[in-house]
Amino acid sequence: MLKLHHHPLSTYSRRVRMALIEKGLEAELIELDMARGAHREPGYLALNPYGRVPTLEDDGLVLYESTAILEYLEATHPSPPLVPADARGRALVAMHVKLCDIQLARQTGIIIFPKRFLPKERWDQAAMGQAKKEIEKHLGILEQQLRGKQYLAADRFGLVEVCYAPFVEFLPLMEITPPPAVAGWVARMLERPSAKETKPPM
Ligand SMILES: N[C@@H](CCC(=O)N[C@@H](CS)C(=O)NCC(=O)O)C(=O)O
Repeated sequence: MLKLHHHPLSTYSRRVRMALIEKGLEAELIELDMARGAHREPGYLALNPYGRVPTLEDDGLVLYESTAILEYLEATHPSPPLVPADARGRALVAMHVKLCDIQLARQTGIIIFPKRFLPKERWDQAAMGQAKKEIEKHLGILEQQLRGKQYLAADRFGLVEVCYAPFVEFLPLMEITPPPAVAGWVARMLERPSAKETKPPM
């Protein structure tokens, strides 16, 4: 059986948990006590030397990096599909997934980690302000691409939304009001049962 090492507050782990639900896959969920530093203990580092979650185990294969895990699940369990069948559609998914990581996920981490886990006097306000600007710029670009569409790739829910959902969940905490087409898209992806079931305690 698949084994997923995760944490319920982890955005990147949530991507994988959503994909498992979307695909109807069973997995043993192993929650790491990260507050206690379980992700830095030798046993876990032997599995994932970066000491991060998620990590997936499948019959001797050990995979980390959420997007690599998602690609593996898609390749091994293609039905129901989370990516289109054609090369162009797949290339667009790859592009949007990468852009989610470099234009939104990284910046969201810069803002929400301190907001969720650190006292205000330890916040790096300058870095947080810069990250917020970068996110707003990215959402402005997505707004253009989403006009007249329900979803970013192939106009149906898929891997792109699985990657975005855990991060756009925090737009209110980041005090970012998305433009209208993005707001509709965000609402649609967060309504998904897989998103509701994995929603972290706020
Ligand atoms: N690029 C990685 C990022 C994973 C990541 O940063 N996970 C966070 C939790 S959301 C983590 O494990 N942080 C612990 C640490 O960096 O010490 C992925 O896509 O899986």
